[in-house]
Amino acid sequence: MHRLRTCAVRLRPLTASQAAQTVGPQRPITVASPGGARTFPPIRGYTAPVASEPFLNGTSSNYVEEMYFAWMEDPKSVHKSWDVFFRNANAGAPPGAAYQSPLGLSAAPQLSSLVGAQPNVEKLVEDHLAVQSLIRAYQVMGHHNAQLDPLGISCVNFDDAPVNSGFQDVGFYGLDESDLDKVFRLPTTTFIGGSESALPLKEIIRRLEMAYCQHIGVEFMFINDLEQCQWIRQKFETPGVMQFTLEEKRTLLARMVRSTRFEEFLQKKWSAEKRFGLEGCESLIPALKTIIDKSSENGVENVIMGMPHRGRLNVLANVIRKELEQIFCQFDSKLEAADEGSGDVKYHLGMYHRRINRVTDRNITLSLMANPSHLEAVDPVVQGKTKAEQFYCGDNDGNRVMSILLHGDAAFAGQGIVYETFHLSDLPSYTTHGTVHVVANNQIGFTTDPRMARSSPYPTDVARVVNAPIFHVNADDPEAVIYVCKVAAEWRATFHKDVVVDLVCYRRMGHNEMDEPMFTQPLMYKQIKKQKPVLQKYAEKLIAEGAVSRQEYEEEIAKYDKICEEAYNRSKDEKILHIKHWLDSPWPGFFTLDGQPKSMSCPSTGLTEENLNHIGTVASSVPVEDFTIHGGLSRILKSRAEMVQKRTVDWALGEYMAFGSLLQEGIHIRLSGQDVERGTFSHRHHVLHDQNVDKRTCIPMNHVSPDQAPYTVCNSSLSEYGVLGFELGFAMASPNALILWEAQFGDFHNTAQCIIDQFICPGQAKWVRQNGIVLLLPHGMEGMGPEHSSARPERFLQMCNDDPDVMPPLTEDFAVRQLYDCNWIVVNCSNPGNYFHVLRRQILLPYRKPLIVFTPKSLLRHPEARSSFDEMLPGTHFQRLIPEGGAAAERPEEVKRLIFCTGKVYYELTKERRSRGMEDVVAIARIEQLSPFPFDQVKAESERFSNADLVWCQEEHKNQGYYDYVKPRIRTTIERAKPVWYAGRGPAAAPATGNKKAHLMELQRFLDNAFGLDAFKDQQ
Ligand SMILES: Cc1ncc(C[n+]2csc(CCOP(=O)(O)OP(=O)(O)O)c2C)c(N)n1
Ligand SMILES: [Mg+2]
Repeated sequence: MHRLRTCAVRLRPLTASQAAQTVGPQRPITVASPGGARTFPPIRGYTAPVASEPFLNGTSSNYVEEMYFAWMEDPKSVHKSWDVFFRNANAGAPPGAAYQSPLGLSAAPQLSSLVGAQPNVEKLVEDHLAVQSLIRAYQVMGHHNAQLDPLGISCVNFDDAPVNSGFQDVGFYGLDESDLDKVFRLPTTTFIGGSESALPLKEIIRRLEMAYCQHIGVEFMFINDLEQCQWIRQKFETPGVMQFTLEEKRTLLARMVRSTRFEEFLQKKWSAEKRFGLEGCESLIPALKTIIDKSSENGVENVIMGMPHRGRLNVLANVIRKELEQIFCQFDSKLEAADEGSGDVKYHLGMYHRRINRVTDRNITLSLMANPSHLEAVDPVVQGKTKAEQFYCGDNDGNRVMSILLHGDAAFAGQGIVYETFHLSDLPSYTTHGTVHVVANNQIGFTTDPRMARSSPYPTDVARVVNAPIFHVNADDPEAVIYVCKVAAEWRATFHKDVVVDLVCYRRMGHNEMDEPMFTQPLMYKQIKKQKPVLQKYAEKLIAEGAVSRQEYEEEIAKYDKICEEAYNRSKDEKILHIKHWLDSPWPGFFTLDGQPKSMSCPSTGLTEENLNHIGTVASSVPVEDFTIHGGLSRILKSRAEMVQKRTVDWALGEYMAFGSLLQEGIHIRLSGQDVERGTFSHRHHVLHDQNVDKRTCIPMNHVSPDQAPYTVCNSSLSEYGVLGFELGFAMASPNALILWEAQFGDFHNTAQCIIDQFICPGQAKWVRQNGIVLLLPHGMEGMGPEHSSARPERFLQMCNDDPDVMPPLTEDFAVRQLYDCNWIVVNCSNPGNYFHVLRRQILLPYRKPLIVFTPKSLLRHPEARSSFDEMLPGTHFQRLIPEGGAAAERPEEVKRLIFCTGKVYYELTKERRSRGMEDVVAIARIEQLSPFPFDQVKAESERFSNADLVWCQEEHKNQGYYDYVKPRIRTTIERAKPVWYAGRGPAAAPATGNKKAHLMELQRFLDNAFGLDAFKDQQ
């Protein structure tokens, strides 16, 4: 905030040392003003003690500043007494001597009317201060007195809120009736004067009432930026600012007609269908259209929207302009689904449409993201998608791509994800440079009214955390709605920050069209029944004004009704329902014209020795000059260089090889999550920090080759729900990018469960859109207690769609086809080479699927968990199953036991096998790709060791981990010919014990079972 040091402070007595400090040159002061920024020289000579100035005290400082600025511009513009005072003060008058009683001064003629017969300057200053306080009170609290509720019942009872605390009462400020006709000079922090700099108090109040207490309530004085506050004041205070041309009024009426008649048409045709209509908030449609028109005028070409159920079909029809017949045929229950997948209800589907904006004549692409029922969950997804679109078109400031988020009042106040999303809004790697939020505030959520639904005065208070201005508006006044929407769009274009439009409206029907609202809100609904529809009110207003004739209005209605009727007739010809027509993120060129993958194969994911060497060298070096890295990091880089020399990789280097090579191939990579730049386990170090220069960093991954794609690695805010949603959205924008989200520890993913359950797992089935996001979830039972141990593989596996009981046909392209058919891929790699391959495969596959990777913690540094370059050369692939390759494989018929396992426990098993000398009798196979299940390779492995009994070994508890998923699938593979024994921890409520000793005992117990050839005798 550019708040000036107050005069009062300057007027405080100075100590000798302070006085000495003030001697140096003082900087000029810049203040925003209506005509642009004004610069003033520093105030000189205000060293008089305040006590010496009879009329000044600390609270008068603002007023004195105002006077001073005005005097600097034009000494005649202030009262003579001020003129004398400032002259004296600037001339260095000693304390107390600058002031002269006005009695001895002859007042300037033009100012005599200002103070009238009032000779008392003390009173004059007090009154001016009082007026200034009054103006400020309107700016701060005026919204509490605005007439925002169309129902006029304001069903919220905010007894505790500091509303209406008499701020409009002039007596509160020490003024009285007799002051109303006096003229007061206006401070620079108001624009109510227009071209006038002084007004009678009565007029000041009238104009403040007009600006702040009509149908618009502006909440902005918490914003700690003077320029932004001035901007808003100007937009709402300037007299006559809310003028509309005839053309604008007629367009608005036409939009209201469409919005209203669309719902009426649906109600008439499908009165028994849920559609979550917009009745009571019809002005939402012109509101959105205005935001889009205005943004298009400001250069925006692409608008990405997210919204809940309320009025969604109307938005699709009248904002995005989805063909009406496509919407209407969604109501036809007899239509056959043409697409694979389960589909979704009509008020969840997304949409993408490119068209000409009729107002600006410019191209605009509008998309509405598909979303689940889970309110507000789509918010971060929209932001991520918006960020990606901005990134891929080089729109660094959000001038061409923007997002609009719609909210219900109850959800906006209640859902924490709203807060998490707001906190992304200003972070460099997550900002979308301002989102316009529109709240359809119908003052109810299902059957719960705000008194029971939130503790804040408004549903929008959450937006205050990011200093977003909030424009409350009575939705029954369409012109006021349009005005705030214009201002909101301009705000976004000017400051690139979030803004909220709170459309205070009502819900004419129940929660849905089948619902009876009188059960729970009888009084509210009695009022609603009496409420004249907003279209009717507005049409009457325009007819009365002569802006439109009744006949024209009726023709407009008839015209739209006809459009609906014709579309309805066409919709009856539709026989098949295509969810593909409801795609929100098409990937042009990635699929064949009929939406199929271009091939059903995956090339080798290996790299040449030369390339491995090259990327390894980048990973071990500091590619910029004069850059001092930490000594510990030098050692890490040195050991990387040694590994490269020995042709091996550890986990971090394997990841480097995958990322570096994909970047070379033009694939953008974005790795986001908490502390990912260094890596939670201090193994990654993708961002180097100069130890001597603040904020000087270097990302070697961006130095792999000159024409590489960019690498984004970003530490996120401490949010999972918000950030995972964001990355999922980012991954939607393009198939040619590898987008990874890493959890700090795998168990934290459950705070983002909604994104996983509603979007990632079923997204393709519901909305026919693919997504290649990668989740990196550190997982492993390492005696660290119940938290941080388990990434809950059982949950991911339980949601896999491959059938446990059916052996799939083992065709030649089995592996790729199986991946194509699955809803997501779940892997647990036991070595860095395989991790490298699976990351590369994610992009080299001809389609996209989410990839869940359980990643290691202790294995990051395990000396055996390394891979040779040989496993990463051209011709090599990701191994879905790593078969036994040791002594047991030499005479497989003599092997007594085949242990299947996955992940880190493999190293515990091999260690135990070595120590027991059982290498030739026990074979161990690692299932690296858990889902889709490698039926073919499990079959081959169990046939190879045909005399062995089968054990599934895991370090997780029996009711957790992988057992419930793998057991039926192994049994199906072997046609249930043998049992599959379990070696692992017993069932438990918590993922792990908090006691290290108990942890080790459990480990030993299950290893004893795994290698005790008689361990399962009793169970036979
Ligand atoms: C996370 C979540 N919890 C509960 C619900 C069930 N639900 C659907 S609509 C609704 C009320 C929403 O109220 P509001 O946000 O004010 O929107 P409105 O329906 O009034 O437009 C509720 C509780 C939901 N969809 N999502
Ligand atoms: Mg509501």
